[in-house]
Amino acid sequence: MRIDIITCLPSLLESPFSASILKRAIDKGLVTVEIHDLRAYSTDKHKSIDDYPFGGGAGMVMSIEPIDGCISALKSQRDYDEIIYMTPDGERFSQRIANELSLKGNIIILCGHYKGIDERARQMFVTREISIGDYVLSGGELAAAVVSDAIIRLLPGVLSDETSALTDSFQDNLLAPPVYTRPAEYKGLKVPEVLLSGHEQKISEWRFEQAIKRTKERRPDLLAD
Ligand code: 6GU
Repeated sequence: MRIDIITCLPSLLESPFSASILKRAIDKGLVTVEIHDLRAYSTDKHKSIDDYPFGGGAGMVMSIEPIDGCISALKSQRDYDEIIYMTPDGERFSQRIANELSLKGNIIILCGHYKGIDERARQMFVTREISIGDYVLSGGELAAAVVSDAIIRLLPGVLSDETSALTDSFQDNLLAPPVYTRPAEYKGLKVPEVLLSGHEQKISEWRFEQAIKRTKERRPDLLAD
């Protein structure tokens, strides 16, 4: 899989891909992630990428020319399955969407800033708009990192069998059950007996029951789905 991320703040996207699981996935060649600095595609001598909104009002709007320049350059090199614009008015991101996107070949993620991008750039290029929740971030970069992380960890070979994404919260509309590690007793708090029993079937039943209990208590909306 290949993810091209277009941003006017490339430094914000360095660290998420430089550590742990995402770094390993990139090093193993399971995914290619390229960060593109929108400013490099600015068409004026001041390297500007935004301008005042027509009709007035606060904030700046990201101009269509650099966005066109960058996306057109990428599209001339390969076909893209999806061009995603990160925006608080997009579709709310979920595990279902992460699963779906993990099956794509090449995707572009465009990060918005200021008051957003010129509406015509959305019309011309964007195939999908995603928000990561009902709150406003100062830009789409952190949201793009969230979406990329959720996608990349699902790619075959990224997680080992033990950490398989199949046992994640949400994968079956259930929250994950509680987990414990050594010591078996800490300051009087004991690990549930069944987990020490070695009885695989009982352990798996217990985990399922706990997942249901936890989901009922914390996220009954998931069970309703
Ligand atoms: Cl994708 N962008 C911004 N700026 N804020 C957000 C968001 C995205 N998702 C939730 N809030």
